[in-house]
Amino acid sequence: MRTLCPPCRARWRPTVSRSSVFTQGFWLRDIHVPAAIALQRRFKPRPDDVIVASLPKCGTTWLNALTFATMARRAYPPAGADHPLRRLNPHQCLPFLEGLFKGGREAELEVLPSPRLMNTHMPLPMVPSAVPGCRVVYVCRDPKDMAVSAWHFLRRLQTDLAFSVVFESVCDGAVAFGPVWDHVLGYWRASTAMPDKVLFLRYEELLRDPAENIRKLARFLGMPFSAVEDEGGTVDDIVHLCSFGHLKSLDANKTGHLDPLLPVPRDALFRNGASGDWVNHMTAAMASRLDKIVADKMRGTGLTFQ
Ligand code: PAP
Repeated sequence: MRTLCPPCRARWRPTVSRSSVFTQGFWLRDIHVPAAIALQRRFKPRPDDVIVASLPKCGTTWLNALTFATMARRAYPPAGADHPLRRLNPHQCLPFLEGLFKGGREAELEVLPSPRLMNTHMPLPMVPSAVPGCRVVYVCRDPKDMAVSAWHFLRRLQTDLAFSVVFESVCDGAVAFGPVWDHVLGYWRASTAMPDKVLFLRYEELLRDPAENIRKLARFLGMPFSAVEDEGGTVDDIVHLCSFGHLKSLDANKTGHLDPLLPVPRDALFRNGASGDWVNHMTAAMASRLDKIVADKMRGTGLTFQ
């Protein structure tokens, strides 16, 4: 018997991670349930806070780097040799909300100067004060590529994990912080209702035109690039600083582990960095099955993945 968390009446059933629980409509690792409760009760955003939000394996590391580089560009010019992103993993450049709130370390947020930049994988209902309390930048990704990326990542922890297990979990909605469609739709709807509060980005669009998306991000953050910055090539410098090839080549991302609780080498965050890798892992029937599940869930919302 597992002991379930009374305040949220979480229930447990087998999924990719045996330590996951289904609570308030979402799958969370059990260690994140206290964080979800604490975030709902106690997270008090400041109006100029910025939160990077995403499902795992949908571009979090990249968007963390892009948002940090864009917001901090006056203190840390992106071409500078001493830029923090040249010596730290992008996840080390901003606090992870559930990491702080699950460990009772939320006071660490209070001492950060404004504007604060934070990161979360939580679905929007678990961080209800974020919108409209502050600004959120969200990134989504084709769920087929997310599934492939998640499988490669999880295999670093469990080498015999079959792709079919991860695939079925995605189709069932039983992935960490999922179902995918409910996570994405929560932020999508908020972005359409309050576009000045939630910026909705796509991994595939970031790949297609990173510079244009960085400009969009900067405008959303209220710090558009000036003519002087344009002439100086600041946007291109951010594109390069945060590019897959550059980040992957850095010692900070080749050595060390993500977290003492997650003994995965940091290089697991920089595998392929492309879209469409699902063709190498799924049959056409699997792809169309997942596409159909997602399309059915998205119907009438104005959001599509195809
Ligand atoms: P996380 O949720 O554990 O932080 P996240 O960063 O969201 O992971 O996802 C990792 C994916 O983003 C990897 O995709 P892949 O497995 O398909 O390769 C990783 O390669 C990709 N990624 C990381 N950094 C970048 C980047 N700078 N540009 C493009 N893709 C990137």
